[in-house]
Order: sequence, then structure tokens, then C-alpha cells
Amino acid sequence: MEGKVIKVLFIGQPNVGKSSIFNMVTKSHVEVGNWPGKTVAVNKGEVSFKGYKLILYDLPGIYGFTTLTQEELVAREAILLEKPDVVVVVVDSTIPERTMNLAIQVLELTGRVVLVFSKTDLAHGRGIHINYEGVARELNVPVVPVSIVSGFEVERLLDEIINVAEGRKGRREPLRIDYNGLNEYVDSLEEMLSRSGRLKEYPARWVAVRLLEGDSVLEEVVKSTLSSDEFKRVEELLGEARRLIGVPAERITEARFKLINAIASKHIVKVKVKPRGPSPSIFYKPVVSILIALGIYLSIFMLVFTLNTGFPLNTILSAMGFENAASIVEEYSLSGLVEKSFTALTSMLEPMSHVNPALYSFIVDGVIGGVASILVFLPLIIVMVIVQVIVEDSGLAPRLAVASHSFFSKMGLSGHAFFPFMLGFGCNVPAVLATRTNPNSVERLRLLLTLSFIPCQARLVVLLAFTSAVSRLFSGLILLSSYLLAVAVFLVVNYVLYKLSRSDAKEPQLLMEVPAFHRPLARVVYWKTLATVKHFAKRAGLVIFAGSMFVWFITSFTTSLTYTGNMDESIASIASRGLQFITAPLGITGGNAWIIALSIITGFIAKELVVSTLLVATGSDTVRGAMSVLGLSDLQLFSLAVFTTLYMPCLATVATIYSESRSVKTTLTAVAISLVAAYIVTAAAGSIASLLTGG
Ligand SMILES: Nc1nc2c(ncn2[C@@H]2O[C@H](COP(=O)(O)OP(=O)(O)OP(=O)(O)O)[C@@H](O)[C@H]2O)c(=O)[nH]1
Ligand SMILES: [Mg+2]
Repeated sequence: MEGKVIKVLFIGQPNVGKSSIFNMVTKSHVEVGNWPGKTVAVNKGEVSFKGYKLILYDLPGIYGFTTLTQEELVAREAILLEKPDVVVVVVDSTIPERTMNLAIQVLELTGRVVLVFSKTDLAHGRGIHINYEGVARELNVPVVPVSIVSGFEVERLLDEIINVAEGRKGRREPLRIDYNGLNEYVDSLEEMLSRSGRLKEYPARWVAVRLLEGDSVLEEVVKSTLSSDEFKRVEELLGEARRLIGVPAERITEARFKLINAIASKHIVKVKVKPRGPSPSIFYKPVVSILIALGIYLSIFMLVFTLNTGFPLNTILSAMGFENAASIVEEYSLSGLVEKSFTALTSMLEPMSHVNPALYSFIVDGVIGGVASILVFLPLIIVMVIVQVIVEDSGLAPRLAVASHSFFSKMGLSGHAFFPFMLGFGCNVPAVLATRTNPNSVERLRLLLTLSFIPCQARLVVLLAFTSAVSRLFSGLILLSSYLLAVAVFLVVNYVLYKLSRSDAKEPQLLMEVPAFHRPLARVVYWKTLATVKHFAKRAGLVIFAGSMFVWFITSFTTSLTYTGNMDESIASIASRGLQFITAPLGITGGNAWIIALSIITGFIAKELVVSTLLVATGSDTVRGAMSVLGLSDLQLFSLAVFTTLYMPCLATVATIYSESRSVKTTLTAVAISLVAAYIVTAAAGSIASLLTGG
């Protein structure tokens, strides 16, 4: 299929990494030739992507458009006369201010620009932090950070190129900057030139600026196109500017740097990084390093969990007899506060429930419930992302990756997997998001498919609720075996997938620069957290909301589509009665098994709902009560606990897997793998447990 053709120019200062990126994008299918009629070497390559055919040209490096070398002339003629659909300007992250100068000059010429920040691996090691989103906002063009060393998403760059080519992103007009006292002259010249209407190929404002900068080539072009009267007026204005303003070219250069410095002071932070000392060898020792890494993570999680739900601090406090303190910790935990505000909101709407119960339920359970199920995740995700960013920014993350590599590599994973793996215990969503920095796309895919086996905090809450119904000893066993099984399943499934893909998969490799430690910067943490959380809320939020509305609908309407306040009569409960095969493999059958099937279904929205559905549908206040209504044995509860830990990523995770992979197939495969594994493992664990307990 021959798609729409998009012509792309790669431009940048010398040595910024244009050709390296160009070669990665074109996978080195490059023809080298001279620019027509010139002795300037140009690489040409082609890529087919999403039904488009991209023709890319990699031009030699230039500093600007001012010295009028062959290369510069070719570059600007290429932009003006070849009419590329998109100009990719490469900026070197290690010297952002200096190399952005060319980007500004290109932007004065055309708005159809994608800005690429190269060598991000080196920048971080040198303590340079750039808020790419901020720069993108400031200049109104897409910005893509890349590193050919730690890998980059070629697809993301191609997507942005297409976005600009299709007019979905980028500037409609070239950049207009404040020319430092020369604005009047720029304006008058622009008006004169555009009035004459004869400089078709050249944007009038840009020509005006160039003339003020003393561009003799363009002056010739202008002279030959304008009438002699018109040209005389142009010369008079230029003369006046030179007389009154001094050297206009200098003023214009200053104006560009003023803009760059303004952007840099807002969006670029530099820290002093001490030259790397002796290698922190402790992180290279196989066993010690893993223990250290786990220790660090466990302490982080204790803190994050406590902040988020109060657990485990509340349990510790109440075990020590400080019941008051425990309930305060719970009440003022983040999820406690979110819950409190939603309870307040729903009770405000309470009077409505008597007037129009269906509408009330729509607003409270549907809309507010949907928003709440996003917001309930948010505090945890925000806290987790903050922790992740701090660990990354300080330089701890690469060390932990190094520390864990020898263990993970036995499972077909690399040290890059350690971080998402650990984050998964907090919440699978940031874990899935954190796979983004994995340079190996095959490994990343495997992680997307398996990370949801890691029991997140929501599943911990469910397990704790389940275990509240059994003896202390048995509850400890349930908790421990669910966790161990989940981690084992994660590792085994990864190993199997790795073996299956072995033919094209390389040995797990860890390619990363281990930068010097430095104090994490509040501003950088803020930028990165905001970017990740925004990404989650925007992309996954809608799916979560839609999913919640769907579950509200099937639990609030009867099959004849009339509203019912009684879940027993709802579509979901009727359907669950037909879905008892869901619970049969767990050894749960009988008249009430549909309630468990229903809670497994609602648990898809958020795992916590497994428990609340059980309570609501059995009309009990405690899990113990629900168990006796359902007639569940301790062993059946064990099976249910293991199953709940393993089955189906929750809706938020599914939405995130989809938004990260952009593939329905990958997303559905992840769901399928988790269901199959959940059934197999639950059945196996159930029979072993029943053998052991003699029941
Ligand atoms: N560490 C690191 N080095 C890089 C990266 N990208 C490019 N380089 C190095 O930077 C140097 C210049 O790369 P090129 O791709 O040749 O740069 P260019 O912009 O095409 O240079 P000219 O064509 O000469 O203007 C090479 O030594 C690359 O290996 C990167 O992401 N990380
Ligand atoms: Mg090059």
C-alpha cells in the first residue's frame, strides 16, 4: 500500500546527534548523495509507518543561517523551496541553550517543527534536567527526548512528525520574537515586502529579519524581485535602522538568546555533579546488593502505604494498644481523605434519592463513582510516581538495576525490570508506565503482559479483608502464600515467554550509564510527576470512567432496562447466575456462587470492589458474615484469595497497558494470560492446600 508521502528534514548544529537518530529511525536504509546542484552531502532514507511514507533527509550540521556557508544555504533553501512537511530540529541536551539557537532560527522560518532533544543519557549524568513538556508549551511544538544509548521510542518521534504534517500539532505561524528595539523596523519591512507580493517562496517577516541581519544573498533576491522604487524604500529603512540602532544583527542575536534564556530559566535546571568517584561497588555484589535494594524499597513502601491507606502503621499502632492514634492515621490517610470528601458529597445529594432514585443512583454511583474510582487511584499513583522520580533522579535507580540484574537475568529479564517490578507492589499503573524507559522492546512487551501479576496495594486490602474472617495463623498463611505465588507466577510466566521468544530475543542486557548520586531536585520531581500523572489521567481516565459507568449500568438495571435499586434483580446478577462456571474451578458452587462470580466481575473495575460487592450482595457487614451466608470454607476462601490476587489486571491497569502499547492485541493477551494463570494456579494451590489440611 502506498500511503501519503511526508517529506521530513533533519536539521541541527554539528555533532548534536542528527545522523545517529536518523539512522535509528530509518534503520540505516540510507542513500548518501549530494544535494541537487551542490557539493553538500545529504543522507536520504525512507520509512513506512501507519500508512504513511516518510521520506527523510539528514542535512549536515549548521550553526545558524547567518554565515552563509554552502551548508547553511542548502539548509535554508531546503526549508523554503523544497517545502518539507516537517522539519525535525535536533537540540543537544548536554548543551541545550547553545544548540537551541538554531531551533529558534528555524522556528522563525516555519512552524512545522518537531523538536528533538538528543543525548538525554549524557545530560542526566551531567546534572542537566530539562522539562520537555514545558519547552513544548513555550514554543508550541512537539518535543521528543531521545537517547540512542538507552534507547528511544522511534514510534513516538514518527507519531509527532505525522501529527505536525497533518496539522494536529505544531505552530500555524512561524515564531515571532521580540527583536529588541528593532520591532518597528521588522514590522515595516515585513509590511513592505508582503505588500509587493512577489517574494512568494519567502516568508516576509523572516526576510525582513534576515535583511536587518545583513544577509547579502537575500538582499540580491529582494532586489531582483521588487521594483526599484520598492527596493529603495527597503534600503532606506535598513540604513535608518543601522544608524539608529547600531548593529542590528547583534541586537537580533541577543534577542534570540534572551528568549532562550527565558525558556531555560523556567525549564532547565542544572546541578553540580561531582565527578564519578570509585564505583559504588556495594551495588555490584550479588546478594548484598539485592538485600540493600529490597531494604530500600521496603522502607519506601512502608512510607507510601501508610501515607495512602494508613496500613501498616495503623495495625502496628493498634497492636501496641494505641487505638486512637491508629484511627487517626487511617482517617487522615490520602484514601481516607478522598473517601471522606466523596461521602460528604453524596450525603449532600441524599435528599434527591427520594425524588428520583434512578437519577440519584446515576449521579452518585455512576458519575461520582466513576470519578471516584479514578481519584481513589490518583493519590497512590502520585505518591508512587514521586518516589520513582526521586529514585531515578538521584541516581539510585540505575544502581538498583545493576544490583538486581544478575538475579533477573536468570528469569530472562534485565535489571531494567527491577524498578517496574517493585513499583508494581504499590500500584500496577505506575509499574506499567515505568516500563517506558526500558530500551529492549521485547522485554518491555513481556513486562506489559506480566506486571499485573504483582500484587498491588488494592489487592493487599482485599487480602486483609479476607483474612479478617479466619484465624490469625491461617490468615498469615493466606497472605504469605498469595504474595509468594503471585511473584512466582510473574517470574515463571516471564521465563516461559522469554524462552518462547528466544529465537529473536537477545540475552538480557543492561545498558545504562550509572551517573553520580545527586540530591533530587524538587522542581524536576514536580515536572516529571506532573507529566506522568497527566498522561495517566488523560489516557486511562476516560477508559476507567467508561468502565465504571458500564458496571453501574449492569448492576442498576434489570434485563428489561428499568432501574432497580436491588442488585439481585440487575442484569449483572442475572448474568452472573449464568456465569457460575467462573467460580466452579475454584471449588465454589451452589446457589450463592453467583455472588462470588459477580464480585469477581465488579473487581475488574478495582480490586477493592470484590469485597464491597460480597458485602452488599450478601447483606453482611463483615467478611466473616458474608462467608457464613455463602457457606464458604476456609479453604474456599484461600482459593478465592489466591484467585483475586492473580486474575485480571484492574481496569486502570488494562487502560494503561493499552495506552502504553496502543495495541488491543497486547492488552487482551495480558488479560488472557492473567486469567489462565489465575485458574491454573488457584486449582493447583487449592488441591495442595486441601491435601495438607487433610480436608
Ligand atoms: N551518549 C550519547 N551519544 C550520542 C547520542 N547521540 C549521538 N551521540 C554521539 O554524538 C556524536 C555525534 O553524533 P552524530 O549523529 O554524528 O551527530 P550529527 O548531528 O549527525 O553530526 P554532524 O552530521 O557532524 O553535524 C557521535 O559520537 C555519537 O555517537 C546519544 O543519544 N547518547
Ligand atoms: Mg550527521
